[in-house]
Amino acid sequence: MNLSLEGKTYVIMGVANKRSIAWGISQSLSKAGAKLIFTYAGERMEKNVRQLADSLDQEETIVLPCDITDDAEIEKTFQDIKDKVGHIDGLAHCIAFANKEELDGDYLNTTRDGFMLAHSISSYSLTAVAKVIRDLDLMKEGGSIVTMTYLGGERIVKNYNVMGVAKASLDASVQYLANDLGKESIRVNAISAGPIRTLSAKGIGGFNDVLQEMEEKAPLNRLVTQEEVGDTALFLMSDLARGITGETIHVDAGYNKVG
Ligand code: KAL
Repeated sequence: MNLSLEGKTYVIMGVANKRSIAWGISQSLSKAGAKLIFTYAGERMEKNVRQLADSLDQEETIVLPCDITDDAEIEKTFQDIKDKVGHIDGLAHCIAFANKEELDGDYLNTTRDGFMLAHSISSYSLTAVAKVIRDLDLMKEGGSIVTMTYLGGERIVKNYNVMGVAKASLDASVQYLANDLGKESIRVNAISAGPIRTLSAKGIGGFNDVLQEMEEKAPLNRLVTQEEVGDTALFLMSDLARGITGETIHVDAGYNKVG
């Protein structure tokens, strides 16, 4: 058993730019010899994702659109993946969205539409993709599904609001999906990353305060990087993690244990 992913194929959903956690994961998996397939949301992202994918040491670059609010499109994308590669060994789901105006002030002001949107994109999408993978028998040799969560789903984090409620739903989904897919040797886990300056975090009120508090209070007294999250994803994708499912691993310099 080792960390090599030579001969294995993974789908990465959610690369936006080089600061993306999904990109950190891509680099770790690619260095370990994995073949990667990327999906992106919306034409705006396509160029970036293609450029980044091309910069990796991959034999072939597969980049496909996937709007995860559209079940028919999810099915089409994963059927395309099946046609191209036959089967996959893992999936990194790094997708979240909430309306910016609802990531500030009182959670109480969340609208029904904003609530549904945040949950549809940030939580249900994992279940939708997992179901398509199972229905298409895409992980026929077993596999590892990894999603990204955040502490704000376990406890109150200022301004995280409806995203916190969506992450709590995502965390519960990880457990139920792990139970459903265990019989097919598919493991489902989450990584709870500390705050990282990604495009998602850009322009969100109070983010600098969260970074500062993390550096002051986390046992390691520092922030974490995309690379550190990527290496944890690599571990979860590898056979070394074969006994782990339904779990959340915090990659946050120990911050969640404080306070
Ligand atoms: C407590 C933290 C500070 C920030 C509070 C809320 C963060 C919410 C994350 C959420 C995913 C951000 C958005 O949906 C932003 C969106 O409304 C506008 N941005 C975009 O559309 C950009 C262009 C695209 C690329 O972004 C997305 N998401 O599609 C939380 C911090 C400390 C940790 C974070 C940032 C956690 C997290 O969930 O990302």
